[in-house]
Amino acid sequence: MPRTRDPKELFDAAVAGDRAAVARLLSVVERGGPAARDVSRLVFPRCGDAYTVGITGAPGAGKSTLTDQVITTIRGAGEEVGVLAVDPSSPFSGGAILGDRVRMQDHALDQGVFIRSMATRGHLGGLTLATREAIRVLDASGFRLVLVETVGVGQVEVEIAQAADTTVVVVNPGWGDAVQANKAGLLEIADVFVINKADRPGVRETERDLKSMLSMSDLGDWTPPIVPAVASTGEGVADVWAAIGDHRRHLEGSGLLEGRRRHRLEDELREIVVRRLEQEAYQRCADAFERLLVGVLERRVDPYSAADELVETLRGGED
Ligand SMILES: Nc1nc2c(ncn2[C@@H]2O[C@H](COP(=O)(O)OP(=O)(O)O)[C@@H](O)[C@H]2O)c(=O)[nH]1
Ligand SMILES: [Mg+2]
Repeated sequence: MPRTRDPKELFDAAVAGDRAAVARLLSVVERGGPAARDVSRLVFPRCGDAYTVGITGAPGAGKSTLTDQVITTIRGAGEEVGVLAVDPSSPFSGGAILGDRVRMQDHALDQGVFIRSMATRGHLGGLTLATREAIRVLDASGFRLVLVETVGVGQVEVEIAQAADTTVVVVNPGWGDAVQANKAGLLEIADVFVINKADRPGVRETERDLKSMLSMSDLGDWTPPIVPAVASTGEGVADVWAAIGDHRRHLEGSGLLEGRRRHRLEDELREIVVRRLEQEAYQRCADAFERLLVGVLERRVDPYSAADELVETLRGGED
């Protein structure tokens, strides 16, 4: 394992198959800053080959258990896989992530599997960008398949799920689960539905709910299959993997995959630019902002007039 923190040395080692170097590169990406930029520059030209699968759904739906089973399926087919477990809701690497580690530890000694947890750590909305970058690190390190598990409860989580080529939404049997998934914005992004915990009653009702909600949305030429599974025993997991494969072939065969990826890069570039301009703008007018904020708080100036003045200040180039 290289003791270096130099991005280029780490990158060379990662590409040569050194998993410890991959882990370090991911730490650099997570920390952000100039070193992370160096990693981006190195990694970007070397990636584009990995197929990414997002696995999302409510906490406790069985995403980690399913991910673990999917890893087993992939390994059974002799392929290598990189896995990111992203938890935007936990500010520290806390319980949920520890749970993932424990659950997936069967694969800990397998060189063909690389598992990494990522938490917010003050990233704010930047976790989406960090996740995309982390996917590229795994891609450039030679993983042809990357799984991303994320809790599907908010806007950021939905964005992260959209960083994948195929998005799997995990729901459970029982009244209301499909409706919750719909409210969370997961129905629109699902390419495959898994009704996990199919050993419990209510599978048919959930399937019916999903179908009726799907019938009201604009599907295009792909109807997301609904696959029952029992992740805890492995039942149905082969069907889940087959459904992911079907979707992949659909995207590849129709040219939609390329379109999706272009769209994603466009979004990413836009997000980076907006973020940077925003930061720069606040820095440049920090004093004026504070001054005008006081005016707004004391109700001497309305927010729009204050914003006009701030933007004028910025255009003038001085604070
Ligand atoms: N009965 C049943 N329990 C399951 C199934 N899959 C997962 N579980 C359990 O559900 C709980 C949450 O699973 P986990 O994979 O951590 O969910 P996550 O929060 O979505 O990652 C754990 O106790 C699992 O053992 C299943 O198919 N059937
Ligand atoms: Mg989990």
